[in-house]
Amino acid sequence: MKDTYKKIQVNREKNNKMLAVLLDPDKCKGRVLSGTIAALKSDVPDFIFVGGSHTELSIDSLIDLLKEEVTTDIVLFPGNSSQVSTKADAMLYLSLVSGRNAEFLIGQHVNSAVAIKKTEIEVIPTGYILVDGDKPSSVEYMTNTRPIPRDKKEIALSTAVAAELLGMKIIYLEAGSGANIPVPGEMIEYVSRGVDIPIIVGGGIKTAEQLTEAFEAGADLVVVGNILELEPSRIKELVHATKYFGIEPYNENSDDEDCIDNEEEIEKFKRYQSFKRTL
Ligand code: 1GP
Repeated sequence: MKDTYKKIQVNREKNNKMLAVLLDPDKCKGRVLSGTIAALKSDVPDFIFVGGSHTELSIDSLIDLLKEEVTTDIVLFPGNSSQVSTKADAMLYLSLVSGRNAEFLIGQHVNSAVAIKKTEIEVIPTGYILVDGDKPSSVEYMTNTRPIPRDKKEIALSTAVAAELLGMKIIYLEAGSGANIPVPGEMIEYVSRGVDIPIIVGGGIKTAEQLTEAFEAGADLVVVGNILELEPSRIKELVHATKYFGIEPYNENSDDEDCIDNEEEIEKFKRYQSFKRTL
């Protein structure tokens, strides 16, 4: 067992930011899939999430294929109970707490709970919060729920705290796959200051700058999907922006590592310098 949640907690404690690549079985196939796998082998993210709001192709086959090629933790990100697969290492057990549709708060869970409990898959209860990404999202359509308006950070916080008090282990702030704009940094910051559990942020993140902004605002883990389906080679800059988050600005005008007082950070800085030379 990989103990995926523990890995998230340990990284969060050390302020090591994390990246997950989302693969949707319906979109990630054929040439896109082979290009993505090649990219994931040379620049390895912390997690691979598998799932989508609406999938027709088999999740199991995609996971089988991934397991032959990579050792990264594979985490289910199911759009509904039909997407449960016991082949994954862990599963985000999502409850759409921003919505008021009982089916996605508890109904889908009831459908699959007994079957899931019989397996060894690690289940991570997750408060899933949909935020307006300036475009109708598949999540919004498929779940028949409305996203939280972008300027309502107080509602996002109250929703996240309610999820935490209900015992959920992670908050996922979601702007929707392919969102025009990601979850606002101000909202991420407000929520992350008000809860004591890890924060995942995803939807519409396409560049290293947007990823860094989400981390600076308080995201522990960022999820990217769409952009890598279009340009798998972008994984390199996103993996490196995650791995070396916080290192570059600190040493912007200096090659001197004396200003860093911890060995782990010095090693990280040296790796970062050698990565920069490869660009
Ligand atoms: C969607 O948060 C994920 O559930 C990723 O979104 O596909 O826009 O990167 P993108």
